[in-house]
Amino acid sequence: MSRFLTLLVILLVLQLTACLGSDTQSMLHPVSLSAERIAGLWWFMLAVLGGVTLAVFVLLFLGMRLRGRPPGGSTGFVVAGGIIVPALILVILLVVALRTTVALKPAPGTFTIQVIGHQWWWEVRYPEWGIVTANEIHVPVGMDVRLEVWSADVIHSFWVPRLHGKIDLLPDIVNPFSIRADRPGEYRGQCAEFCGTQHAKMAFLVVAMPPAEFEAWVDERRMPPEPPADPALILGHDAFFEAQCHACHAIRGTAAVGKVGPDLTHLGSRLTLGAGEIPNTLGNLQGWIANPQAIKPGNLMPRNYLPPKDLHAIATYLESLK
Ligand code: HEC
Ligand SMILES: [Cu+2]
Repeated sequence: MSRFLTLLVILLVLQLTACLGSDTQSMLHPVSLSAERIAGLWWFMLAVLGGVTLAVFVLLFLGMRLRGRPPGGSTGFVVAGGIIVPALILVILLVVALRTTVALKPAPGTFTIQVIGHQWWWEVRYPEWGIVTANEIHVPVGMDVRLEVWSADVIHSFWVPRLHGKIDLLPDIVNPFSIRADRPGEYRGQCAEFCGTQHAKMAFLVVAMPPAEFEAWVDERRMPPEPPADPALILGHDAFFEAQCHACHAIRGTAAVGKVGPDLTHLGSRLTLGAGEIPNTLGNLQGWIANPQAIKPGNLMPRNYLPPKDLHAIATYLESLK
Protein backbone atom coordinates (compact mmCIF):
# COMPACT_ATOMS: atom_id res chain seq x y z
CA MET A 1 0.00 0.00 0.00
CA SER A 2 2.67 2.53 1.03
CA ARG A 3 4.78 1.56 -1.98
CA PHE A 4 1.77 2.23 -4.18
CA LEU A 5 1.26 5.65 -2.54
CA THR A 6 4.94 6.57 -3.01
CA LEU A 7 4.68 5.66 -6.68
CA LEU A 8 1.51 7.75 -7.00
CA VAL A 9 3.19 10.80 -5.43
CA ILE A 10 6.25 10.43 -7.69
CA LEU A 11 4.02 10.21 -10.77
CA LEU A 12 2.01 13.26 -9.69
CA VAL A 13 5.15 15.33 -9.07
CA LEU A 14 6.54 14.25 -12.45
CA GLN A 15 3.30 15.32 -14.07
CA LEU A 16 3.43 18.71 -12.36
CA THR A 17 6.92 19.36 -13.76
CA ALA A 18 5.27 19.42 -17.19
CA CYS A 19 3.65 22.70 -16.08
CA LEU A 20 7.06 24.28 -15.46
CA GLY A 21 9.56 25.11 -18.17
CA SER A 22 8.80 27.48 -20.99
CA ASP A 23 5.83 29.77 -20.52
CA THR A 24 5.66 31.06 -24.13
CA GLN A 25 2.46 29.08 -24.66
CA SER A 26 1.05 28.66 -21.16
CA MET A 27 -2.48 29.75 -20.32
CA LEU A 28 -1.31 29.99 -16.70
CA HIS A 29 0.82 33.03 -17.63
CA PRO A 30 -1.80 35.42 -19.03
CA VAL A 31 -0.82 38.76 -20.58
CA SER A 32 -4.32 40.04 -21.35
CA LEU A 33 -7.54 40.62 -19.48
CA SER A 34 -9.44 37.81 -21.22
CA ALA A 35 -6.60 35.33 -20.65
CA GLU A 36 -6.51 36.44 -17.00
CA ARG A 37 -10.22 35.71 -16.68
CA ILE A 38 -9.78 32.27 -18.22
CA ALA A 39 -6.81 31.51 -15.96
CA GLY A 40 -8.83 32.74 -12.94
CA LEU A 41 -11.65 30.36 -13.85
CA TRP A 42 -9.13 27.55 -14.21
CA TRP A 43 -7.63 28.16 -10.76
CA PHE A 44 -11.10 28.41 -9.22
CA MET A 45 -12.14 25.09 -10.75
CA LEU A 46 -8.86 23.47 -9.70
CA ALA A 47 -9.41 24.61 -6.10
CA VAL A 48 -13.04 23.43 -5.94
CA LEU A 49 -12.39 20.10 -7.63
CA GLY A 50 -9.19 19.61 -5.62
CA GLY A 51 -11.29 20.06 -2.47
CA VAL A 52 -13.85 17.54 -3.74
CA THR A 53 -11.12 15.00 -4.53
CA LEU A 54 -9.60 15.45 -1.09
CA ALA A 55 -12.99 15.00 0.61
CA VAL A 56 -13.67 11.82 -1.38
CA PHE A 57 -10.29 10.35 -0.43
CA VAL A 58 -10.81 11.19 3.25
CA LEU A 59 -14.23 9.46 3.18
CA LEU A 60 -12.74 6.50 1.35
CA PHE A 61 -10.00 6.22 3.95
CA LEU A 62 -12.55 6.41 6.80
CA GLY A 63 -14.68 3.79 5.06
CA MET A 64 -11.70 1.45 4.79
CA ARG A 65 -11.02 1.79 8.53
CA LEU A 66 -14.63 0.96 9.34
CA ARG A 67 -14.53 -2.27 7.36
CA GLY A 68 -15.83 -5.29 9.21
CA ARG A 69 -18.01 -3.25 11.57
CA PRO A 70 -21.78 -3.62 11.48
CA PRO A 71 -23.38 -1.31 8.86
CA GLY A 72 -24.47 2.13 10.13
CA GLY A 73 -24.89 5.63 8.69
CA SER A 74 -28.03 7.29 7.46
CA THR A 75 -29.93 7.83 4.23
CA GLY A 76 -29.65 11.57 4.91
CA PHE A 77 -25.87 11.44 4.53
CA VAL A 78 -26.14 9.65 1.19
CA VAL A 79 -28.74 12.11 -0.12
CA ALA A 80 -26.75 15.15 1.02
CA GLY A 81 -23.32 13.89 -0.04
CA GLY A 82 -24.47 12.10 -3.18
CA ILE A 83 -27.06 14.50 -4.61
CA ILE A 84 -27.40 17.88 -2.91
CA VAL A 85 -23.75 18.81 -2.46
CA PRO A 86 -22.64 17.67 -5.96
CA ALA A 87 -25.61 19.47 -7.56
CA LEU A 88 -24.74 22.66 -5.65
CA ILE A 89 -21.09 22.46 -6.67
CA LEU A 90 -22.01 21.88 -10.33
CA VAL A 91 -24.41 24.86 -10.30
CA ILE A 92 -21.74 27.11 -8.78
CA LEU A 93 -19.18 25.99 -11.41
CA LEU A 94 -21.74 26.55 -14.18
CA VAL A 95 -22.59 30.08 -13.00
CA VAL A 96 -18.94 31.09 -12.63
CA ALA A 97 -18.09 29.63 -16.08
CA LEU A 98 -21.05 31.40 -17.72
CA ARG A 99 -20.04 34.71 -16.14
CA THR A 100 -16.54 34.28 -17.55
CA THR A 101 -17.95 33.49 -21.00
CA VAL A 102 -20.11 36.63 -20.94
CA ALA A 103 -17.14 38.75 -19.83
CA LEU A 104 -15.14 37.51 -22.86
CA LYS A 105 -17.35 39.44 -25.31
CA PRO A 106 -15.18 40.87 -28.14
CA ALA A 107 -14.23 44.56 -27.96
CA PRO A 108 -14.75 46.82 -31.04
CA GLY A 109 -11.01 47.08 -31.84
CA THR A 110 -9.02 49.91 -33.41
CA PHE A 111 -8.30 48.07 -36.66
CA THR A 112 -8.89 44.65 -38.23
CA ILE A 113 -6.60 41.71 -38.83
CA GLN A 114 -7.86 38.78 -40.88
CA VAL A 115 -6.48 35.32 -40.13
CA ILE A 116 -7.17 32.53 -42.59
CA GLY A 117 -6.30 28.96 -41.69
CA HIS A 118 -4.73 26.75 -44.35
CA GLN A 119 -3.44 23.20 -44.07
CA TRP A 120 -0.92 23.81 -42.26
CA TRP A 121 -0.14 27.49 -42.00
CA TRP A 122 -1.79 30.83 -41.23
CA GLU A 123 -2.43 33.61 -43.70
CA VAL A 124 -2.47 37.02 -41.98
CA ARG A 125 -3.94 40.12 -43.64
CA TYR A 126 -4.12 43.76 -42.58
CA PRO A 127 -6.78 44.99 -45.03
CA GLU A 128 -6.43 48.65 -43.93
CA TRP A 129 -2.84 48.74 -45.19
CA GLY A 130 -2.84 46.00 -47.84
CA ILE A 131 -0.31 43.96 -45.86
CA VAL A 132 -0.31 40.18 -46.31
CA THR A 133 2.01 37.94 -44.31
CA ALA A 134 2.03 34.49 -42.73
CA ASN A 135 2.42 32.72 -39.40
CA GLU A 136 3.18 35.93 -37.56
CA ILE A 137 0.73 38.50 -36.20
CA HIS A 138 2.12 41.86 -35.14
CA VAL A 139 -0.07 43.89 -32.80
CA PRO A 140 0.37 47.08 -30.78
CA VAL A 141 0.51 46.65 -26.99
CA GLY A 142 -2.50 47.82 -24.97
CA MET A 143 -4.91 48.16 -27.92
CA ASP A 144 -7.95 46.05 -28.75
CA VAL A 145 -7.55 44.61 -32.22
CA ARG A 146 -10.52 43.20 -34.12
CA LEU A 147 -9.86 39.77 -35.59
CA GLU A 148 -11.83 38.13 -38.37
CA VAL A 149 -10.98 34.47 -38.80
CA TRP A 150 -12.00 31.81 -41.26
CA SER A 151 -10.58 28.80 -43.07
CA ALA A 152 -9.55 28.07 -46.65
CA ASP A 153 -10.07 24.33 -46.27
CA VAL A 154 -10.96 22.30 -43.14
CA ILE A 155 -11.86 23.51 -39.65
CA HIS A 156 -8.92 24.92 -37.68
CA SER A 157 -8.87 26.53 -34.26
CA PHE A 158 -6.97 29.69 -33.41
CA TRP A 159 -5.45 29.71 -29.93
CA VAL A 160 -2.82 31.87 -28.24
CA PRO A 161 -3.12 30.60 -24.64
CA ARG A 162 -1.52 33.69 -23.08
CA LEU A 163 -3.94 36.04 -24.87
CA HIS A 164 -7.40 34.50 -25.30
CA GLY A 165 -9.56 31.39 -25.54
CA LYS A 166 -9.90 29.17 -28.59
CA ILE A 167 -11.91 30.24 -31.62
CA ASP A 168 -12.82 28.04 -34.58
CA LEU A 169 -11.82 28.92 -38.15
CA LEU A 170 -14.65 27.70 -40.38
CA PRO A 171 -14.84 27.57 -44.17
CA ASP A 172 -17.23 30.25 -45.52
CA ILE A 173 -18.18 31.68 -42.12
CA VAL A 174 -16.28 34.63 -40.67
CA ASN A 175 -15.88 34.52 -36.89
CA PRO A 176 -15.15 37.93 -35.40
CA PHE A 177 -13.47 38.45 -32.04
CA SER A 178 -10.80 40.64 -30.50
CA ILE A 179 -7.42 40.32 -28.82
CA ARG A 180 -5.34 42.66 -26.74
CA ALA A 181 -1.84 42.09 -25.40
CA ASP A 182 -1.01 44.12 -22.32
CA ARG A 183 2.73 43.45 -22.35
CA PRO A 184 5.22 43.46 -25.23
CA GLY A 185 6.59 40.05 -26.15
CA GLU A 186 6.29 37.03 -28.43
CA TYR A 187 3.40 34.73 -27.67
CA ARG A 188 3.18 31.36 -29.35
CA GLY A 189 -0.10 30.11 -30.75
CA GLN A 190 -1.10 26.74 -32.08
CA CYS A 191 -3.90 25.22 -34.12
CA ALA A 192 -6.16 23.62 -31.54
CA GLU A 193 -8.37 21.44 -33.73
CA PHE A 194 -7.04 18.36 -35.50
CA CYS A 195 -6.82 19.36 -39.17
CA GLY A 196 -4.70 16.71 -40.88
CA THR A 197 -1.20 15.22 -40.86
CA GLN A 198 0.74 18.37 -39.98
CA HIS A 199 -1.76 19.76 -37.47
CA ALA A 200 0.87 19.59 -34.72
CA LYS A 201 3.20 21.75 -36.81
CA MET A 202 0.71 24.52 -37.43
CA ALA A 203 2.04 27.12 -35.02
CA PHE A 204 2.43 30.89 -35.18
CA LEU A 205 3.61 33.86 -33.16
CA VAL A 206 1.82 36.94 -31.93
CA VAL A 207 4.41 39.70 -31.64
CA ALA A 208 3.15 42.48 -29.36
CA MET A 209 5.14 45.68 -29.79
CA PRO A 210 4.92 49.22 -28.36
CA PRO A 211 2.55 51.32 -30.54
CA ALA A 212 5.35 53.45 -32.07
CA GLU A 213 7.30 50.33 -33.06
CA PHE A 214 4.14 48.82 -34.49
CA GLU A 215 3.56 51.90 -36.65
CA ALA A 216 7.11 51.63 -37.96
CA TRP A 217 6.51 47.93 -38.68
CA VAL A 218 3.37 48.81 -40.66
CA ASP A 219 5.15 51.58 -42.59
CA GLU A 220 7.92 49.22 -43.63
CA ARG A 221 5.46 46.61 -44.83
CA ARG A 222 2.76 48.53 -46.63
CA MET A 223 5.13 49.10 -49.57
CA PRO A 224 6.50 46.22 -51.66
CA PRO A 225 10.28 45.80 -51.32
CA GLU A 226 12.51 47.56 -53.91
CA PRO A 227 13.13 45.49 -57.06
CA PRO A 228 16.55 43.83 -56.75
CA ALA A 229 19.53 45.80 -58.15
CA ASP A 230 22.40 43.58 -56.96
CA PRO A 231 23.26 40.98 -59.70
CA ALA A 232 23.24 38.13 -57.14
CA LEU A 233 19.70 39.09 -56.11
CA ILE A 234 18.53 39.46 -59.73
CA LEU A 235 19.83 35.93 -60.30
CA GLY A 236 17.78 34.73 -57.33
CA HIS A 237 14.68 36.58 -58.52
CA ASP A 238 14.94 34.98 -61.97
CA ALA A 239 15.64 31.51 -60.54
CA PHE A 240 12.52 31.87 -58.35
CA PHE A 241 10.39 32.18 -61.49
CA GLU A 242 12.28 29.50 -63.41
CA ALA A 243 11.65 27.06 -60.56
CA GLN A 244 7.89 27.84 -60.78
CA CYS A 245 7.71 29.04 -57.19
CA HIS A 246 5.32 31.77 -58.35
CA ALA A 247 2.71 29.11 -59.15
CA CYS A 248 2.02 28.96 -55.43
CA HIS A 249 3.60 32.05 -53.86
CA ALA A 250 3.07 35.79 -54.19
CA ILE A 251 5.71 38.51 -53.86
CA ARG A 252 4.15 41.95 -54.09
CA GLY A 253 5.78 44.21 -56.68
CA THR A 254 6.74 41.21 -58.87
CA ALA A 255 4.84 38.98 -61.30
CA ALA A 256 4.40 36.32 -58.58
CA VAL A 257 0.76 36.20 -57.49
CA GLY A 258 0.32 32.52 -56.45
CA LYS A 259 -2.24 31.84 -53.74
CA VAL A 260 -1.57 28.25 -52.65
CA GLY A 261 1.29 28.96 -50.22
CA PRO A 262 2.29 31.82 -47.88
CA ASP A 263 2.90 35.31 -49.25
CA LEU A 264 6.69 35.82 -49.39
CA THR A 265 6.72 39.63 -49.85
CA HIS A 266 8.66 40.34 -46.65
CA LEU A 267 9.95 36.85 -45.91
CA GLY A 268 13.39 38.13 -44.85
CA SER A 269 11.92 39.81 -41.78
CA ARG A 270 9.91 36.83 -40.57
CA LEU A 271 11.07 34.94 -37.47
CA THR A 272 10.27 31.38 -38.52
CA LEU A 273 9.71 29.14 -41.55
CA GLY A 274 7.08 26.43 -42.04
CA ALA A 275 4.55 27.86 -39.52
CA GLY A 276 6.86 28.11 -36.54
CA GLU A 277 8.74 24.92 -37.36
CA ILE A 278 12.31 26.25 -37.85
CA PRO A 279 14.03 29.62 -37.24
CA ASN A 280 14.31 31.77 -40.35
CA THR A 281 18.00 31.59 -41.32
CA LEU A 282 19.65 31.37 -44.74
CA GLY A 283 20.71 27.76 -44.11
CA ASN A 284 17.27 26.68 -42.89
CA LEU A 285 15.63 28.41 -45.83
CA GLN A 286 17.79 26.49 -48.32
CA GLY A 287 16.97 23.27 -46.49
CA TRP A 288 13.26 24.11 -46.59
CA ILE A 289 13.20 24.97 -50.31
CA ALA A 290 15.20 21.86 -51.28
CA ASN A 291 13.10 19.46 -49.22
CA PRO A 292 10.19 20.80 -47.20
CA GLN A 293 8.93 17.22 -46.91
CA ALA A 294 11.86 16.31 -44.66
CA ILE A 295 10.96 19.12 -42.26
CA LYS A 296 7.18 18.85 -42.37
CA PRO A 297 6.20 15.55 -44.02
CA GLY A 298 2.96 15.70 -45.98
CA ASN A 299 2.81 19.51 -46.24
CA LEU A 300 1.59 20.93 -49.54
CA MET A 301 4.91 22.24 -50.88
CA PRO A 302 6.71 19.74 -53.13
CA ARG A 303 10.45 18.94 -53.09
CA ASN A 304 12.64 20.97 -55.44
CA TYR A 305 15.56 19.42 -57.28
CA LEU A 306 17.54 22.62 -57.89
CA PRO A 307 21.20 23.08 -58.78
CA PRO A 308 22.97 24.29 -55.58
CA LYS A 309 23.77 27.68 -57.07
CA ASP A 310 20.10 28.34 -57.90
CA LEU A 311 19.03 27.16 -54.47
CA HIS A 312 21.50 29.53 -52.85
CA ALA A 313 20.48 32.40 -55.15
CA ILE A 314 16.75 31.97 -54.43
CA ALA A 315 17.31 31.78 -50.68
CA THR A 316 19.56 34.86 -50.72
CA TYR A 317 16.96 36.78 -52.74
CA LEU A 318 14.10 35.78 -50.41
CA GLU A 319 16.12 36.70 -47.31
CA SER A 320 16.75 40.15 -48.83
CA LEU A 321 13.00 40.84 -48.85
CA LYS A 322 12.68 42.69 -45.55
C1 HEC B 1 2.57 23.50 -55.17
C2 HEC B 1 2.68 24.76 -54.49
C3 HEC B 1 4.06 25.26 -54.06
C4 HEC B 1 5.18 25.43 -54.83
C5 HEC B 1 5.37 25.13 -56.31
C6 HEC B 1 6.17 26.03 -53.97
N1 HEC B 1 5.66 26.18 -52.71
FE1 HEC B 1 6.58 27.05 -51.14
N2 HEC B 1 5.03 26.60 -49.94
C7 HEC B 1 3.85 26.02 -50.35
C8 HEC B 1 3.02 25.77 -49.20
C9 HEC B 1 1.64 25.14 -49.20
C10 HEC B 1 3.74 26.23 -48.07
C11 HEC B 1 3.30 26.17 -46.60
C12 HEC B 1 3.80 24.89 -46.00
C13 HEC B 1 3.45 24.74 -44.53
O1 HEC B 1 4.02 25.46 -43.69
O2 HEC B 1 2.60 23.87 -44.24
C14 HEC B 1 5.00 26.76 -48.58
C15 HEC B 1 5.96 27.35 -47.78
C16 HEC B 1 7.08 27.99 -48.28
C17 HEC B 1 7.99 28.78 -47.48
C18 HEC B 1 7.87 29.04 -45.99
C19 HEC B 1 7.06 30.31 -45.77
C20 HEC B 1 6.74 30.59 -44.33
O3 HEC B 1 6.43 31.74 -44.04
O4 HEC B 1 6.76 29.68 -43.50
C21 HEC B 1 8.95 29.25 -48.33
C22 HEC B 1 10.12 30.14 -47.99
C23 HEC B 1 8.66 28.74 -49.65
N3 HEC B 1 7.50 27.99 -49.56
C24 HEC B 1 9.43 28.96 -50.78
C25 HEC B 1 9.22 28.34 -52.00
C26 HEC B 1 10.13 28.41 -53.11
C27 HEC B 1 11.43 29.19 -53.12
C28 HEC B 1 9.58 27.68 -54.12
C29 HEC B 1 10.17 27.40 -55.49
C30 HEC B 1 11.42 26.70 -55.51
C31 HEC B 1 8.31 27.15 -53.64
N4 HEC B 1 8.13 27.56 -52.36
C32 HEC B 1 7.44 26.38 -54.39
C33 HEC B 1 3.51 25.70 -51.64
C34 HEC B 1 4.39 25.71 -52.72
CU1 LIG C 1 -5.11 23.57 -38.25
